[in-house]
Amino acid sequence: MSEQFPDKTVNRRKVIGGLGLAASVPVGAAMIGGFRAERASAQDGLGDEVNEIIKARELSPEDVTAALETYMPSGKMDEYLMFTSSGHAGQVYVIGVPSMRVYKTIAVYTPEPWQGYGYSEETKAVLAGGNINGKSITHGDTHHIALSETDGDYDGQYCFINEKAHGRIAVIDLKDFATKQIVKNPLLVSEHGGCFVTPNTEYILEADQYPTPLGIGEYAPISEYKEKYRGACVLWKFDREAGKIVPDDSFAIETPPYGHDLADAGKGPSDGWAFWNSFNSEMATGGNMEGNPPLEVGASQRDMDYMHVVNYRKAAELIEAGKGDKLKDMSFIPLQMAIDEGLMYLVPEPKSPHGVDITPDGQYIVVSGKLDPHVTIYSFDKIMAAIEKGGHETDEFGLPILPFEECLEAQVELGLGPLHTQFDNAGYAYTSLFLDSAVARWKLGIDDGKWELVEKVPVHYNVGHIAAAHGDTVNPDGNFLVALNKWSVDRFPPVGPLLPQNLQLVDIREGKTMRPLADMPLGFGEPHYAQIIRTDLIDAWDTYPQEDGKVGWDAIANDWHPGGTMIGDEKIEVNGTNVEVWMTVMRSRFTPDTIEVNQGDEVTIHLTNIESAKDATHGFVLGGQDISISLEPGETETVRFTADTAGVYPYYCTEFCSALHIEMAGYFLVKPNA
Ligand code: RUQ
Ligand code: CUA
Repeated sequence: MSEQFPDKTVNRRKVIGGLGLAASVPVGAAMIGGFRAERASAQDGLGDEVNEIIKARELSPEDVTAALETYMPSGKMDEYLMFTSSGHAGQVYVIGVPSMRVYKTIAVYTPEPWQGYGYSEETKAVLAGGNINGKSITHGDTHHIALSETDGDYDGQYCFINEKAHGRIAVIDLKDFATKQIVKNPLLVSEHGGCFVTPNTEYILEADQYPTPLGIGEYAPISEYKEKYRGACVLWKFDREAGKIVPDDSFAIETPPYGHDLADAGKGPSDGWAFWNSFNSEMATGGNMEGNPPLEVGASQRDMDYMHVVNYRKAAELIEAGKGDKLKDMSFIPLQMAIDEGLMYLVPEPKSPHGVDITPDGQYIVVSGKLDPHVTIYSFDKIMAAIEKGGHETDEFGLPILPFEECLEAQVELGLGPLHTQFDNAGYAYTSLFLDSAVARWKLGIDDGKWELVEKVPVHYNVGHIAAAHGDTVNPDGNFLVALNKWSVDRFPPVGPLLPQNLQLVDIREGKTMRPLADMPLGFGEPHYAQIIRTDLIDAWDTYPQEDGKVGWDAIANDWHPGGTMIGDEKIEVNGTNVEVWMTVMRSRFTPDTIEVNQGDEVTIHLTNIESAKDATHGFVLGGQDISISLEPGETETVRFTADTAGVYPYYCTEFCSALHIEMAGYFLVKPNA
């Protein structure tokens, strides 16, 4: 436990020890008595009060210890932060662990008025990065969070999030927890196998989910699926200094039209390689109205699909050497070149695989087949040996297929519907079991060759992803795991037919039986993957940078804003029908507080929050113009609009910033045309 729990930690553990944390301890008065004795010596009288509450609320000893494990007194900090996707809410949520409180939503693919995201010129430009043929898209389907890594462990600098519906990736800077860039994949209409970062965040992995003719707007009839439809494994280059993805240095590798699912980047011995699952190697195309089997039936005929094993480092060298093509402006390695150069191999994997996860040592690859009760563990060394040996069979596109048995290390039967695997620091792996509604803990046989199921804990219900602290890095923390459950059914008060997701905190500390500690209903999105990082790795800014004589930071450009305005430098410039305003914002006034324009004028306002106090945020809304922005201390943003409707429009501050917050207002007057 870090310094987040100063010497109180000792007390906390002692109290819990006195209570008998292990689930095997019987429920009974003896324990509560033990609790009373322990606490009574520390604080007289507390024992009785606590016991009254326990009785009145009919709490079991497990309830009481779980409450003590997760309760966060005011002002104390969570040891971990969980970053989770929000599904089709298009955002990212930041949640404290173990308290399971939401600290922030980060607007990513969809406008969000509290953060003023999508209303200022700066943030509109970020959203426009995700336009499709010039068309703005105001929603997104976020699935997989990827925190940036250094040497295979989270470094707390950036967070990436994919967007399944349109094939997009976004970059969030953890200096200010704001979205800085959205890139649209020019080849993929939709995607799923992203984001996963390489161990030093040089590349961000992405792949199609559903094959199409590659390129937005390309057409081929579905009857030409095998000939014309393709997938692609994509490596987006990330420039850490600039905090941006560099599309010109990114590339794609063509694949057969197998649907691609999750991915993971190799590390340690497997560094330089990437692994993608696939499904529908049957290449079924549905057509259930024409008497064909429905897509999901057609796509589940064969016993095996294919893991794609990709030498991305070698591919990057080829691209750098000027080999490879361009497709829709993206560097592109055609399938035949990938075969000839030995960039891609297939390894059979059981029925409809979903998650692929690399062990912390980088030596083993764990695959879950949704329709197979086992996890399948491959050895990277064995895969390399099989490649070396050569003489492989191929699929009908000519890609070499490595023999399953030669690559296999072990299979462990866990239960029904295994999906995703995480790791801890004690040699265990954890796999979600969707159909069982459970999380399995199983032992890695790295040292002794014994790969075996240890125990399962029920979760409520239909668990998708799971996230353990640093649980997909080279250096897992253990302690806590969160099950991201899709259904909550009977766990919460009725709120109509659309129910919240249930995020469930699970204790996975070494030497203890796994048990759920807390339920967290989440009523604003459908989280998929999450990652949990130690809070002390986050080094976020308190305010935007300010220097003597300089204020006004552009959060998107990550530089001084040309419209930044100091006190005394406020002005209104009129140039024909263009009106430009340089405004300062502070407790409790806007300067200027009166702006008069003529109907039809083009209006630009640069607003600078000149405050240096932490948390002294001001908002700005201007009714009738669809403008709501948020100005954090030291920030400048620009709004631009046409004053097309005559009238008098008060503007005001939307953050309750001071005693005179209500008075923080002004008038925007639009004189009618004669
Ligand atoms: S997956 S349906 Cu992450 Cu299990 Cu997207
Ligand atoms: Cu500024 Cu309210």
